[in-house]
Amino acid sequence: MTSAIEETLVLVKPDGVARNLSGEILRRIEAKGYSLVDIRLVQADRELLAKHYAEHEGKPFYEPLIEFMQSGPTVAIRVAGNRVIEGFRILAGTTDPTTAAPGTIRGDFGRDWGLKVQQNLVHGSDSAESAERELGLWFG
Ligand code: RTP
Ligand code: MG
Repeated sequence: MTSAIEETLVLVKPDGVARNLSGEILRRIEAKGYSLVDIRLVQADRELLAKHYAEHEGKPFYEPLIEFMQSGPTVAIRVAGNRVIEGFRILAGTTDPTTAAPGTIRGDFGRDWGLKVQQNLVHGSDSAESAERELGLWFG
């Protein structure tokens, strides 16, 4: 596979910020060799989250997800690196933290608290198109 320098949007969700895991998550991103391009602490509002999670509108977890994401500040990070879009999602682990592989962020730190929404610590854009759209939303 040829190399491709990409940018992705990483979010440390409110559960990760509240549990003081932002530094650990940044450490893992940097240890992998990715670069931090921009970073901000954001109290997300419904308008931003509705755009960010538009693909999930109408799903059973949509409303609880939008509520959860407003429960505290989120760290938004513009991350650059070789094939970082796919690579960060591997660092993050699968969506459900109860079965995410050890060694991944969600596998090592994620918890299933029995809520409707998986409080899974991080978000990473899932494609080049998503990354461009989401970086525009969170960084303007
Ligand atoms: P993300 O977008 O946050 O990086 O996570 P993902 O691609 O792994 O998961 P996605 O399917 O896009 O879902 C977005 C977020 O919604 C919550 N979720 N809960 N059935 C459930 O309980 C459920 N499904 C999704 C999670 O917070 C997930 O990260
Ligand atoms: Mg997703």
